[in-house]
Amino acid sequence: MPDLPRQPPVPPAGPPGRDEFDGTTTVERQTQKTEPPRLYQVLLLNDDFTPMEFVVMVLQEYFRHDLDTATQIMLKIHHDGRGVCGVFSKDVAATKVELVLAAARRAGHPLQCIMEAA
Ligand code: TYC
Repeated sequence: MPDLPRQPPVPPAGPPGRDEFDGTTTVERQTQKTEPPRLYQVLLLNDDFTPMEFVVMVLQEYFRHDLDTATQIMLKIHHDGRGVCGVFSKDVAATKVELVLAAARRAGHPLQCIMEAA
């Protein structure tokens, strides 16, 4: 059998004090405080000038939606004023916003793309 990596013993749960586990005394116990990473929605906003086809292309190319889903999301934005393209970690959401805005400006469209904490 291959050698398994040696793991430190798991400390018993409970308040600081005499440990029955191995006879040692715990002076201070750290509780786990790490929060899971926050998630961010990337949204597109409606405007009167960006062609529907361009928005559908953005939803397919940058958010990997299929044609039907992309069309439904685009129509929701068109009717409601805004819609969610996807939910991502902070860095990925920020990159998507930058890429979408750059593509829209290159094509000469005023499309707005924003991120919001989910
Ligand atoms: N309202 C645009 C039009 O009628 C289409 C559109 C949809 C624009 C979604 C932006 O995020 C948007 N051409």
